[in-house]
Amino acid sequence: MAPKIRPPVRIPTRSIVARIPFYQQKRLCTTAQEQLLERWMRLFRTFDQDRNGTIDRAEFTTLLTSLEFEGKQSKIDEIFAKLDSDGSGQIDKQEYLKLMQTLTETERDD
Ligand SMILES: [Ca+2]
Repeated sequence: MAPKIRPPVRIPTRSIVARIPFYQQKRLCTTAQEQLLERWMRLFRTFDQDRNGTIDRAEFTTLLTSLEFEGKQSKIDEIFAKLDSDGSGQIDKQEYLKLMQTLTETERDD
Protein backbone atom coordinates (compact mmCIF):
# COMPACT_ATOMS: atom_id res chain seq x y z
CA MET A 1 0.00 0.00 0.00
CA ALA A 2 1.28 3.44 -0.90
CA PRO A 3 2.16 5.61 2.08
CA LYS A 4 -0.40 8.22 2.94
CA ILE A 5 0.55 11.67 1.80
CA ARG A 6 -0.26 14.31 4.37
CA PRO A 7 -2.20 17.26 3.01
CA PRO A 8 -0.17 20.44 2.81
CA VAL A 9 -0.27 22.50 5.97
CA ARG A 10 -2.17 25.68 5.36
CA ILE A 11 -0.61 28.63 7.09
CA PRO A 12 -3.39 30.81 8.48
CA THR A 13 -3.23 34.52 8.06
CA ARG A 14 -2.05 36.55 11.03
CA SER A 15 -5.51 37.96 11.68
CA ILE A 16 -6.94 34.48 12.17
CA VAL A 17 -4.09 33.43 14.43
CA ALA A 18 -4.46 36.60 16.49
CA ARG A 19 -7.98 35.58 17.54
CA ILE A 20 -6.76 32.30 19.04
CA PRO A 21 -5.14 32.36 22.48
CA PHE A 22 -1.43 31.88 22.01
CA TYR A 23 -1.17 28.76 24.13
CA GLN A 24 -3.78 27.06 21.93
CA GLN A 25 -2.03 27.96 18.70
CA LYS A 26 0.58 25.21 18.74
CA ARG A 27 -1.41 23.18 16.23
CA LEU A 28 -1.38 26.09 13.78
CA CYS A 29 2.15 27.21 14.47
CA THR A 30 4.71 27.69 11.77
CA THR A 31 8.15 26.28 12.41
CA ALA A 32 9.42 29.70 13.53
CA GLN A 33 6.60 30.02 16.06
CA GLU A 34 7.23 26.50 17.31
CA GLN A 35 10.88 27.33 17.83
CA LEU A 36 9.95 30.50 19.71
CA LEU A 37 7.49 28.58 21.90
CA GLU A 38 10.13 25.94 22.56
CA ARG A 39 12.63 28.64 23.58
CA TRP A 40 10.07 30.23 25.93
CA MET A 41 9.27 26.88 27.52
CA ARG A 42 12.96 26.13 27.99
CA LEU A 43 13.25 29.48 29.80
CA PHE A 44 10.19 28.61 31.90
CA ARG A 45 11.79 25.32 32.98
CA THR A 46 14.92 27.26 33.97
CA PHE A 47 12.83 29.56 36.21
CA ASP A 48 10.83 26.65 37.61
CA GLN A 49 13.65 25.42 39.80
CA ASP A 50 11.65 22.79 41.73
CA ARG A 51 10.08 21.55 38.44
CA ASN A 52 6.51 21.63 39.72
CA GLY A 53 5.20 23.32 36.56
CA THR A 54 4.73 26.78 38.04
CA ILE A 55 6.91 29.72 39.03
CA ASP A 56 6.34 30.71 42.65
CA ARG A 57 7.26 33.99 44.31
CA ALA A 58 10.67 32.75 45.53
CA GLU A 59 11.60 31.45 42.07
CA PHE A 60 10.41 34.72 40.54
CA THR A 61 12.50 36.73 43.03
CA THR A 62 15.56 34.60 42.21
CA LEU A 63 14.92 35.18 38.51
CA LEU A 64 14.67 38.96 38.83
CA THR A 65 17.70 39.06 41.11
CA SER A 66 19.70 37.08 38.54
CA LEU A 67 18.67 39.67 35.95
CA GLU A 68 20.10 42.32 38.30
CA PHE A 69 16.67 43.86 38.83
CA GLU A 70 17.25 46.80 41.14
CA GLY A 71 13.93 46.82 42.91
CA LYS A 72 12.70 46.34 46.44
CA GLN A 73 10.85 43.16 47.38
CA SER A 74 7.60 45.17 47.41
CA LYS A 75 8.13 46.06 43.73
CA ILE A 76 8.88 42.42 42.89
CA ASP A 77 5.69 41.40 44.72
CA GLU A 78 3.73 43.99 42.75
CA ILE A 79 5.00 42.66 39.40
CA PHE A 80 4.38 39.09 40.52
CA ALA A 81 0.78 39.90 41.49
CA LYS A 82 0.15 41.39 38.05
CA LEU A 83 1.49 38.27 36.31
CA ASP A 84 -0.39 35.92 38.63
CA SER A 85 -3.73 36.86 37.08
CA ASP A 86 -5.76 34.18 38.90
CA GLY A 87 -4.16 35.03 42.26
CA SER A 88 -3.01 31.45 42.91
CA GLY A 89 0.39 32.55 44.22
CA GLN A 90 2.02 30.77 41.29
CA ILE A 91 2.71 31.80 37.72
CA ASP A 92 1.51 28.91 35.60
CA LYS A 93 2.42 28.16 31.99
CA GLN A 94 -0.63 29.98 30.60
CA GLU A 95 0.10 33.13 32.60
CA TYR A 96 3.75 32.92 31.57
CA LEU A 97 2.93 32.48 27.88
CA LYS A 98 0.47 35.39 28.03
CA LEU A 99 3.27 37.54 29.45
CA MET A 100 5.74 36.45 26.76
CA GLN A 101 3.15 37.09 24.06
CA THR A 102 2.44 40.56 25.46
CA LEU A 103 6.17 41.35 25.54
CA THR A 104 6.56 40.18 21.93
CA GLU A 105 3.57 42.22 20.75
CA THR A 106 4.84 45.30 22.58
CA GLU A 107 8.21 44.85 20.88
CA ARG A 108 6.52 44.54 17.48
CA ASP A 109 4.46 47.71 18.02
CA ASP A 110 7.53 49.82 18.78
CA1 LIG B 1 8.08 26.00 40.75
